Amino acid sequence: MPIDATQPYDDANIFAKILRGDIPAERVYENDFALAFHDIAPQAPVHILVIPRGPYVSWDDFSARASDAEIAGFTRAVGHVAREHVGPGYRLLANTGGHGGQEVPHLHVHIFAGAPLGPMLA
Ligand code: DGP
Repeated sequence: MPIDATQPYDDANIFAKILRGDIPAERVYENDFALAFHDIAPQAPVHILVIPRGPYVSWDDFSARASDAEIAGFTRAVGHVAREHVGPGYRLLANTGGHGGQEVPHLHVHIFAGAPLGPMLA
C-alpha cells in the first residue's frame, strides 16, 4: 500500500528495523551515513536498495533536513555500489509517496542492473 510521504518519520518501518539489526538483510555495503542491501523481491537480476541511516521519509525530506555530511555519505554510498557491485550500466529509482508508489516510509534508492532493463515506464 503506497504511503503518504508527508507523514512524520515512523521508526517502526521495516528499513529502520534493518538498520537497527532487528531483522536481517543481505548487506552489500555500508558507511557512516548509509546502508546498501539486496531487495527481498528483486525486479532485476541485480536489485539493491541504498538507504540513509538517518530518519528520512523521502528525498525531499532528506534534502531539506539532512546535514551536508549525510547527503555526501549517502550519495557516495550509491556511487560506491554503482561502481563496485553493478554494471555495465544501471538504473536508479526513488519511489516517493502515493503517486510514486512508495511502500516503505524510509528513503531508499533502488539500483537495478544485471541485464538490459528496457523502457523506464510501461
Ligand atoms: P518501494 O515500493 O519503493 O517503497 O519499495 C520497497 C522495496 O523494499 C520493495 O522493492 C521490496 C523491498 N522490501 C520490503 N521489505 C523488505 C525487507 O524486509 N527486506 C528487504 N531486503 N527488502 C524489503
